[in-house]
Amino acid sequence: MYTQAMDTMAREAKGQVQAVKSAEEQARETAFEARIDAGEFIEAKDWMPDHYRKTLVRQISQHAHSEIVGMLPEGNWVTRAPTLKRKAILLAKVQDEGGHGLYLYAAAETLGVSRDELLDALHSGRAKYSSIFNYPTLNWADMGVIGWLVDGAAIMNQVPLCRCSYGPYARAMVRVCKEESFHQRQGFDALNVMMTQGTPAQRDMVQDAVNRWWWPSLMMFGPPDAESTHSTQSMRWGIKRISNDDLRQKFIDATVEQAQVLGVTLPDPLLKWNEARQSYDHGPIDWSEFWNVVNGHGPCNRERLADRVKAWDDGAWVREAALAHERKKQLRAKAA
Ligand code: FAQ
Repeated sequence: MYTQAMDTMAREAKGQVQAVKSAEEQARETAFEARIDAGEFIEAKDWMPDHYRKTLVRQISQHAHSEIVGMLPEGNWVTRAPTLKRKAILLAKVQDEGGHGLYLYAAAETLGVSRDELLDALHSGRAKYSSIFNYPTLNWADMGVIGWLVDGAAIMNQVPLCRCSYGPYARAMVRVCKEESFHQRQGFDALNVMMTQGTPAQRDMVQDAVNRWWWPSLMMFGPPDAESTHSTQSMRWGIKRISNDDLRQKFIDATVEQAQVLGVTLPDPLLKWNEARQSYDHGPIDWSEFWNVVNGHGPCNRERLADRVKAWDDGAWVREAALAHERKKQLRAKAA
């Protein structure tokens, strides 16, 4: 009996069973569902079910963490960019990713959670961020491939989020997608230059980078639909509009032709056009690798987290100075 009660509480917390609701709560929830069905945006001050709020905080904060951890693999190459032009582009891109993190933390804060709480979850290793950023960036072509494939996958996933039912997240995504589109193009352009004007060694570098990033890019879309814990409910609520597998397929279909234009080979011998499906078939994805990385055992998980924590600690004086400045301004305003 006791065990059963505990079990129910745990499942309630996960939103798998519904607690007994009052008539008033039921009416509010029915009205909320009707707004979702009508395609209305839900705004910060509107009533929303607790599980909807939690789902958004989880997804938006993981997304924000991904943006700021995602600055690290590319940040490594700012000092080693081959020309001033490439360095300026890379700097701008890395700064954009930091900005995306800020819009997303701000969107999460509208749901009643503090930025400090979210960052604490990241820095203590409790929060997830995208698996892709736990792979190393070994050569300059990795910068191009991150733009082309990683930003390409991010756009594919994020364009539908511009229609997410939660207004502040959807609006943040509109701007993020515009910037990601520039990121994708600069990556493709950098690779195109290496492939068309580069030496054989530079072309080999591009192919090597494509070989290493292709499969992890496909994993960015999350586990297969059948194993996706949150998809059914998130799609019901209009948080996610297209499933993990469908987005992955759209990305593959768009990317194969771009690879042909670049003159690189995608490292999947089973990649083949399927006339009946009007899509590319592809080889099996190694989901054990995905879960290994998600659970903290990828090639760079420790390094990324340590770098993030160091950046946070090193920046303490900036936060303190900003707060001291604000306090001074308020005192001056009071005195005037
Ligand atoms: N990595 O039930 P689902 C970027 C977790 S931004 C790690 O399918 P959901 C920009 C998932 O959290 C890239 N964990 O989950 C850039 C859940 O765990 P939980 C980030 C993953 O939420 C470019 C569990 O597996 N983009 O790249 C991953 O419905 C270049 C079960 O999964 C976003 O965050 C993964 N790949 O669908 C920056 C977009 N996939 O929470 C710098 C917004 C799944 O129960 C340089 N997010 N998990 O402990 C989304 O669209 C969704 O959250 C998905 C996952 C599709 C990622």
